[in-house]
Amino acid sequence: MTRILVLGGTTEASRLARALFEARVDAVFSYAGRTSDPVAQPLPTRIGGFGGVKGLEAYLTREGITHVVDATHPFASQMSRNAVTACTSTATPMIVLERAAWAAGPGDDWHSVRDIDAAVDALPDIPARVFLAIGKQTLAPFAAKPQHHYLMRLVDPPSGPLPLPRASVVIARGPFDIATDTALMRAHSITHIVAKNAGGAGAEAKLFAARALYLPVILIDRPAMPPRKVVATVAGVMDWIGHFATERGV
Ligand code: 3Y8
Ligand code: NAP
Repeated sequence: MTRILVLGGTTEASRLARALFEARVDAVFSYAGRTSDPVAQPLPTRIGGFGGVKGLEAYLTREGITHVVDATHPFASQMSRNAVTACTSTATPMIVLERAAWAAGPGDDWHSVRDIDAAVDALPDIPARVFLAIGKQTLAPFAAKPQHHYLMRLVDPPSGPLPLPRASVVIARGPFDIATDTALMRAHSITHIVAKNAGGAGAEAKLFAARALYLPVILIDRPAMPPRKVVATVAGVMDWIGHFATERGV
């Protein structure tokens, strides 16, 4: 019998969960437990890490998972690497549901950088006002440039002090829209935006706002990943599952 594990946490994962539920496919949805109140899913949902590769291998076996869909985020590289390793060692078919990277359009002033440290280096030395639209987990490196005022957007209120002396915090869960992001950047007199090349529609509003305001964007490239089967649409995943179901006659 087909039983799907969806490694979730993105807009695409939520769309896939809806499609699997409506197709009455036996599936379980998985969150890391990063946020206090994640969006409810129509599928049975587990929350929390598996306990590394070994924990994921044990989960796949114990739960009788027949297919894994990695619908996490392009920057959730540890989870994605663990999924490749565990699915290979347990011979569990796996597919990645991932949106295409953003590409600059006319009027964009983007500066692509390799990683977070390169993003810090790309900021000017003279004091600026920087919109750090990268969440909470990778803020610490920006303490190397305390002269800037940082605007941070977090999903949940910070539990402790933030690593940056001059900081404003906005608590918001996307998806975001252009008008809100443009107003936010104007209200905080933002001069630079730092973002991850996440792709997708849920986080791109800030890029259009930056274009409208003629602001530079420091865009962090996605981490390199091992070779995997990747599709960009829910339909692509459903076809892949259907293919296996037909093959197995289940
Ligand atoms: C816990 C689940 C859905 C999914 C919605 C998408 C869109 C809104 C935009 C900005 C950028 C950022 C951040 C962001 C977006 C969607 C999507 C997306 C970016 C939730 C969610 C979980 C997380 C984890 C969270 C990270 C953080 C990253 C904020 C839910 C809301 C910056 C990524 O506080 C923390 O520890 C937050 C951690 C990983 C990156 C970081 O390093 O801090 N996402 N985001 C998932 C889990 O527990 O497994 O709470 O409902 C999901 C979404 N966030 O179903 O509608 O699909 O991308 N998420 C980035 O793109 O750079 C915000 O502010 O402009
Ligand atoms: P990560 O650094 O790649 O993963 C770190 C550890 O978190 C993993 O090894 C695993 O723990 C656990 N984990 C991650 N995703 C999980 C999931 N869906 N289900 C169960 N455990 C999970 O992950 P991350 O970048 O912190 O992302 C965490 C979650 O936020 C993911 O669901 C991702 O889709 C979502 N998200 C991330 C970003 C981002 O910018 N990184 C953006 C939007 C959404 P164990 O080793 O114990 O199994």
